[in-house]
Amino acid sequence: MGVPTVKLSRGIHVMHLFYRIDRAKWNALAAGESKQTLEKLQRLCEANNAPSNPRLKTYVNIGGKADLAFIIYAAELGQVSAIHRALEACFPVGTLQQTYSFLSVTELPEYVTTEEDLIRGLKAEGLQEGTEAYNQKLDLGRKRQADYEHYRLNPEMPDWEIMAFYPMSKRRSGNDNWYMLDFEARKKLMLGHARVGRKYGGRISQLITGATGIDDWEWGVTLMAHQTDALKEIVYEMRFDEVSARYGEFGPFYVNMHLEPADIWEHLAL
Ligand code: 76R
Repeated sequence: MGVPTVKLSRGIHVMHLFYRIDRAKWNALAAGESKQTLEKLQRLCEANNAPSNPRLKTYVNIGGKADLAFIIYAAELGQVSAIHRALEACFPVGTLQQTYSFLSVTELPEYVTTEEDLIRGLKAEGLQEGTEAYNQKLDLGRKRQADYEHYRLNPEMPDWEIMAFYPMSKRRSGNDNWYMLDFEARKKLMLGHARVGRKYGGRISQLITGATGIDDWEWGVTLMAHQTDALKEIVYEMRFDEVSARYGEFGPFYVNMHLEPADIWEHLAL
């Protein structure tokens, strides 16, 4: 029968994985096993190194919630699963213990810019329908939106020094129930959120993946950064934004450094 092909109607699967290394088992490995593990992992990363997917990226966790962290990007569910299992199979039996995992999918924001939004924007700029300037700007706007949607669904995340991950949900309690707000209210709030986010262009590159009905939280937040303070500043500033202040609920935070496998071996003295 084999593994069924399970594609999304649009977008790709993303899996975050965190593992601790059992040092007692690792130290008892036969000579050469560590090197063989590294070589297997390198080959797996090389085989899954497309700009968007399939892609396997390697990290070390800082702080001790895990030793190793990985992100798998793959179009198909069976492919995510195959890379996940192949990754674990690189390591000698018993040396890896999973400490956390999160499965999610890329998505278009519900509050995406529509053709009407574009047109309203052009009119607000004083452009007249049918003029050359209007048509040029409309085409540019459409192209920008198409590019934006393409990369939201097929992200090409940069290999910056830091990868931070945390899961989050929108609150559903008493008067603070995100899901009881009407669409326009949510769209307005999310525009405020995006305005804060955009201030961090160049310092933070974000990937928001949806997990409602798939994992224990509603979204995975992946933030690439060059500096730790950029993470602290963006998350702090967003806490004052109504979307996070009233409606944000957060899971555990994982701060990780991007390292290629050979550098991981050296850094962790494997
Ligand atoms: O996709 C976009 O860039 C458009 C605007 C946008 C949306 C729709 C956007 C911008 N976000 C969107 C959706 Mn976001 N984001 C978070 C967090 O710590 C916290 O308080 C929250 C965690 C951060 C740090 C962050 C950063 N965002 C979402 C959603 C889905 C909500 C829904 O659909 O209801 C969540 C859960 C979420 C959470 N956001 C940005 C950023 C940044 C940096 C931006 C600007 C990106 C850019 O313009 O390049």
